Amino acid sequence: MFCNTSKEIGGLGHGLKRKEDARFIQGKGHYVDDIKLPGMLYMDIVRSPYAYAKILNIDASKALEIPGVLAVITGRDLEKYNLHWMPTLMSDTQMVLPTDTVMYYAQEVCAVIATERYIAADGVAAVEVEYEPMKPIVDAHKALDPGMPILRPDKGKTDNHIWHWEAGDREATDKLFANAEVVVKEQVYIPRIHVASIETCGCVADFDPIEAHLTMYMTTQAPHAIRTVIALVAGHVGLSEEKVRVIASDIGGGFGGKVPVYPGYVIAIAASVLIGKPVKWIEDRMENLQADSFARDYDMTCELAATKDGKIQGLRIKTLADHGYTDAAANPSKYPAGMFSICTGSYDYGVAFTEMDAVYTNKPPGGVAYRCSFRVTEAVHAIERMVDRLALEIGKDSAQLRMENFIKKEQFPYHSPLGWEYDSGDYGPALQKAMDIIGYDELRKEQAEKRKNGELMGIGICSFTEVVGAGPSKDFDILGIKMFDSAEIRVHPTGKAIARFGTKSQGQGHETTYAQIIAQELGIPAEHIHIEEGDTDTAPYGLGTYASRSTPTAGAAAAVAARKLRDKARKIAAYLLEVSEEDLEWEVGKFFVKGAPEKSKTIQELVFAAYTNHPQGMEAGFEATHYYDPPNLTFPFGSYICVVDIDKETGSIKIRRFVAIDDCGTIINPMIVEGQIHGGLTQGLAPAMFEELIYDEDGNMLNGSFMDYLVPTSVESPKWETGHTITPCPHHPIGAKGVGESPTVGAPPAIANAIIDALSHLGVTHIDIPITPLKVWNILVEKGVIE
Ligand code: PCD
Repeated sequence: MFCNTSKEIGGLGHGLKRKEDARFIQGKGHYVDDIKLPGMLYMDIVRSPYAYAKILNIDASKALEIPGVLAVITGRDLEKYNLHWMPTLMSDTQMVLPTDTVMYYAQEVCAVIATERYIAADGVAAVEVEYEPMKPIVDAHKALDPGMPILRPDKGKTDNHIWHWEAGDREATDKLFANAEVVVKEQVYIPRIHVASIETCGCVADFDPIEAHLTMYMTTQAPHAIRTVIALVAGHVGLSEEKVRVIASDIGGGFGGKVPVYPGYVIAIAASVLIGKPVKWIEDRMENLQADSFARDYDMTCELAATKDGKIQGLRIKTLADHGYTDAAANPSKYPAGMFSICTGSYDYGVAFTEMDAVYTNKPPGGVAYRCSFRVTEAVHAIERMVDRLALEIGKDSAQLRMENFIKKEQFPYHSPLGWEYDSGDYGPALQKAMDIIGYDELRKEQAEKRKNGELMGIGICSFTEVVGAGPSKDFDILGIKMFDSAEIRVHPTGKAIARFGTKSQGQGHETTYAQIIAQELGIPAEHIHIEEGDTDTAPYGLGTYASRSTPTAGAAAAVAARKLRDKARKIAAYLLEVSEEDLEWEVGKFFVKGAPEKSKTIQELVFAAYTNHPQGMEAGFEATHYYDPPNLTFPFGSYICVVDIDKETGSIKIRRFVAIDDCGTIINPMIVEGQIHGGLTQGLAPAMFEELIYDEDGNMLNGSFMDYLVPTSVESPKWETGHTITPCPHHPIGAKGVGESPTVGAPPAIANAIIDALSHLGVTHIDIPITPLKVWNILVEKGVIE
C-alpha cells in the first residue's frame, strides 16, 4: 500500500482513527432532531390508508379544536401558492400534497402544525378524511394492460408507460443469439427494498419574515443542490437563492435515501413561511419505510450467449422497471436507468443489447440508488447470476469460466460494448487471491464429497466491476447542474488549515480522509486540518455525496487545490532561499535546494511567510479552491466468494465463510475502507436473504415496520474476511477510486450464487432474492428432498 509520510503527518495509507468518532461515540453528534429553536413548532403528517383513492373531503375541525394545534395544511392550501406539485430529480412531477387523488398507501394527505410533537400527532388522529377508494395498479406487469386506469393523465399520458431506454446494438446481438452454440436464459427479479438508516429523514425549516431568509436544517446528502431546487421551486414566493441557507450537520446514514426532496421538507418550508416560525418535521420509522423513495424493483429477462467451451460472446437483457406513481429516480438526467449499462460486467465480449421500460403503478416513487451507483447493483446481479448459470449449463467450474473470460490487464482502458471506458483493472489476481484465502479447490472437493451424502453445500462467486464517481460534466448532471465537486483550502498563518467541500459525509469519515489527502500533498499534519461540509453559506458549491463520488470528485479537488498551494509555496521558498523555482525539490512537508538539502523551508515557514514576508507583488494569504471535473468515472472492482451450508431438513441457510477482495486503487485510509466494506457487505446480505417490501393486491404495504421488515444485524452477519489488491486509477490525481458501494453491489450475487450452487444438482438454476429459508424449504419439498 502506498504510504510515504510519517504517522505524525498522516498522509495516504495511514489507518488514522476517525476524527469524527470522538463526538459520535460520546453521543455528541449534532443531528437535526437535536435542533431546538425558540418558538419552534412541530409538524406531523396525515397519510393515506389507500393506495389509490379520490379525496372527497378533509375535515380538520376536530383537530383544530385540540389546544396547541395551530394549523392543518392541505393540498388546496398549497395550490394557492402553486406549491402543491414539485419536480422530481428525473424531470417528472410529484405531489407535495394532493388536491384530489392519492396515489399510494402512506402518501402524505395533509399536515398538522402544533406547539408540541405529540399534540401534532393527536391532531393527525383527529383529522377526518373521506376517501373514495379505487382499484390500484400494484403489479407492474399489468400496468400496460388495456382497461387499466391511466395514473398520470396530468402528464398527458394515455397509458402508464414512462419511458423506453436502450443501449447497445440490437441487430448484432439478435444475430449472435440466433446462431450461438449455447444460450442461457433466466428471469431475474430484484424486488423493492428500502434504505434503513439509523436516522430517518427530517428537517427544521426556519423562515425569518423580517429578513425574508430561510435556514433549512435537514438530512440531505446534497445540500447545495437542495438550495438550488428550493430557489427554483419557491423563488416565486420570495425564496431567492441568496436568502436560502441549507445546513446538513451530522447525518445518521444516507445510503441514497437522503438524496431526494421529499414532500415533508417542502410542507415544512411552506408552514414556516406561512406562520413565520421555525417548523420541525422528523419522520418516524414507519413513515420512512412506507413512503420515502424505494430502491430496485427491476424485473430482468437475462440471456447470455457463449460457445460450448465457455467463451462468452454476448448479453441481452430486457427489463421492466416499476417506478411507482412518479419517476423520482435519483439518476443523472441523461441516464434514466442509471448506469445499468455496466451490466456487461468484468468480461471481454463484443456484443450486448439492453432495453428497459419503466411504468407507473400505485406505489411510492423512486428509485434511489441504495448503496449503488445508480442501478449498478441490478446490473451486477444480472451478469454475475448469468455467468454462474452458464457455468452450470456447460459444466465448467464457475471460477475457471470467469478467469477465462475476464478483460485482461493490458486491455485497459477497455471499451465496453455498451459504451463505457473502464479506466483500469486486473481481475484475475483479485479472484485468485480470494480463491487462495478461502481454499477454493479444497472446498470444491468437500462439496463433491458432501453431495454423495445428500448434504447441501454451495460456493458462490461474484467478480464485479463497479462504475462510480459521477461524473464528467459533458455527460453527467442532476437537473441540469453539472456533477463536478469542489474543495476550498485555507491555511492559517501558523500552518493549521480549514478545508471545505461540496460533498456531505453521512458517516463515511470525510473529516479524516480529506485531511489525509491534504496532509499528503502539503505535509501539514492531518490532525491540524479541520474539515467542514454541509453548510451552503460557507462551503463551495458541489453536488454532494452519493454514488461513491466523494473520493473521485471532491477528493481529487482536494489534491488539486493543495497542489495549487504547493506551487505558491514553491514561489515563496524560491524567494526566501534566493534560488530559482527550478532549483527546488519537494519532499513531503518542505522544499529544499537541489544538492544542498540543508537549505530548506518547511511548509509551516512558507505559509507563515505568505502572511508576513511574501515577495512584492504576490497576493497575500494561503488559500486555494478547485472545482474538479473528472475526466472519466472510476471503475473499482472485486471478487467475492461465499460458502453456504443448507440444512436439508429445514431449509435454513448458514453462511460459513465470506471472503471479499476489493480493489479501489490507491487507498487513503485502510481502516476506513475496511469499515466501509464491512458495512457494505452487511447491506448486501440484507437484500440477498432478508429484505423485500411486500404489497398486497390492494397496494397495502404488508411489512412497513421493523416488526416485519428484516434488517440484518451482527447476529445474522457472518464474519467478513476482507483483503485487497491495488490497481491505481490512471486519471485521478492520487490514483484513488470510490469504494463505498462496491460491497453492497458485490455481495448479493455471491450469496445467491452460493445458495443456488448448493441446490443446482437438484435442477435448480435460479432463485430470486431474498432467498429465505421458506423459499429453500419449498424447493426441497418440490424436489422431494423433504418428504
Ligand atoms: N476511501 C478511502 N480510499 C479510497 C476510497 C475511499 O479511504 N480509495 C474512503 C473515503 O475517503 C470515504 C469512504 O472511504 O471516507 C467512502 O468513500 P467513497 O467511496 O468515495 O464514497 P463517498 O462518496 O464518500 O460516500 C458515498 C457512499 C455511498 S454512495 C453510500 S450509499 C454509503 C457509503 O458511502 N453510505 C454510507 N458508505 C456509507 N457509510 C456510512 N457510514 N454511512 C453511509 O450513509 Mo449512495 O449513492 O448514497 O446510495
